[in-house]
Amino acid sequence: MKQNNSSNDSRYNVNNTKDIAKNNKEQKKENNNKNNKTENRKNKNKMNNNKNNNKNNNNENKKDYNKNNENKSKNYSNDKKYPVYNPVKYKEIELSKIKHGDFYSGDVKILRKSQPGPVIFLVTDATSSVDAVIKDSDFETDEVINIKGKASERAGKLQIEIDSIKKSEKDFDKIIEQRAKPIRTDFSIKSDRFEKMKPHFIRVAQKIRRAVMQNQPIMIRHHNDSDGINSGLAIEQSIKGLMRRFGISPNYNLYRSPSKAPFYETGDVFKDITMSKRLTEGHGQKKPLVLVLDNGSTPEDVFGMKTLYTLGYDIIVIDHHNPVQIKNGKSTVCPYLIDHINPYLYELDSQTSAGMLCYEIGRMIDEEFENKLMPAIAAISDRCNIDETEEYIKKTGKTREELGRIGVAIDFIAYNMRFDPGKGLFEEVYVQPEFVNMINEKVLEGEETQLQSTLPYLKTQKINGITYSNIDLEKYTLRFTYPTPGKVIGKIHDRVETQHKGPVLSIGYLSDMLIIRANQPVLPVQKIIDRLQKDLPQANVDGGGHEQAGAIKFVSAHLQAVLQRIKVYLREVKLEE
Ligand SMILES: [Mn+2]
Repeated sequence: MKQNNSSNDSRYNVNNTKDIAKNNKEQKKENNNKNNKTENRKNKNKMNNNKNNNKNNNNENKKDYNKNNENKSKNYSNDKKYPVYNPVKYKEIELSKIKHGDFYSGDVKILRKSQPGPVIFLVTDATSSVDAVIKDSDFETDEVINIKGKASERAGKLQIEIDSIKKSEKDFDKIIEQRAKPIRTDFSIKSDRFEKMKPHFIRVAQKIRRAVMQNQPIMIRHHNDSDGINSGLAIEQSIKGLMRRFGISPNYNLYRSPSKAPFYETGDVFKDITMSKRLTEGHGQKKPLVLVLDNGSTPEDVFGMKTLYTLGYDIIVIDHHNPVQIKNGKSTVCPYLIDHINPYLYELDSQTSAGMLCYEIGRMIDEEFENKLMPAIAAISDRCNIDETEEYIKKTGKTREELGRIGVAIDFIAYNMRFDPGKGLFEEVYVQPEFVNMINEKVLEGEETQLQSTLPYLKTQKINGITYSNIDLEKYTLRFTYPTPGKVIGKIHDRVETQHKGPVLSIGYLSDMLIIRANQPVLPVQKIIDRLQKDLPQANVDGGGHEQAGAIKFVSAHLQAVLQRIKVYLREVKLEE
């Protein structure tokens, strides 16, 4: 290789000397003072003339350079000085199989171009990606080129030193599209629900794989509860696996962060935009693909999604929350997304939790990804009472109780980490039972304290055959203490449920919001919101949730009116016998 280059350089020099000699001759004719010139002066003139000559023939030279490079191996064998030297044999190899010392030849797409200094292209042939280095080149990102060069290892990383480069006519998008198709397309469990959504799962996995293969950074946003974190980790780990195998560094291309609000809050969206600018600008990076998990389906998400869409971001939502408004199979956020998986769009419900959906999509993103605990923990944490939950639990070899405790630990960590993604910390709970036990003891203590201070003040009554309870959580719970008000009302609800037969609905309220838990969908949260919006427009009611759990926000002055109305709605419920 080195010799090859120097031979090329010397050929260059030969040409240059010829040019110089020719220029000198012309100069002689015009200039009779040559005798007075010093050797230095002569050299200077030579250089100047040569420079002009180069300038005039700039384009020609560029072509020559490529030509020279291409014919390098041929030149070699024809070189009289080295008659026994074998010509370099470039091989067409997949980049995923290339190794140190290989002479590579093939069509590749430029994923990234870095300068100054020598040009470093990140190139892909859709099987893997690798750095390809050349002194200088006019080719830019996204162009498809044919390169020849030697692969060598530098600091544990393979790179190709480009000997020749030219434009390629290959339709590369088609090749990447094909390669992006998931290799593993079966589900980890049998499920009619999943089968119904299967083509959609494959399509979303393909889009995420394509983003990885095109070196598009990926930003993951997820709800910060156990289901949301299991969703985030499943997608993050599967993408990491694919990136590693594809020669792309997750450190600069993959980000994950939790959303405190149960929707994609405007503040989170703005933060993601500034972060994406910081990460990509000046680094020749593409705009990130945004993945919103266990969040993102409701009208409350529209403003955030519209903002990202307006600024040219691609967004995919994987969620199981009720989108509330669905028209012709499309939700209110759909116009701003490149894809949206939600069981409600298939006339299913929230029982297939986001953690289950993301785990199955993760298996399709990376055919080697596996963590049997994730979907089981997510399903238990989100109280999904479907066959799929049992299937997932069976696969783990652990009991429902053990898995539930891991879910509690995840919730506790998420609460304490707030806006931090908890990198590396969540991973511990899947493998460290002692750590899980410690956290569960701590949580249990907190729960007992909270129940002790709330239960005596719980008001329970029977309305229309429904056991209805409410409690002022602001007055009777400790603030900034785990468990949160939402969890406290969950625990209270569980307690009431064990003591009463039939439908149970429990409400815990703060000054400007209330949290609902129910054991049967007698009065779905969304129905309450719809009616309150009509009956009390001045209260500016908003919120969301599933049939049996949710939160409702309102202007605090109307708290009593809101509670009164809910009692009225309960009286009007027609219970099925
Ligand atoms: Mn969830």
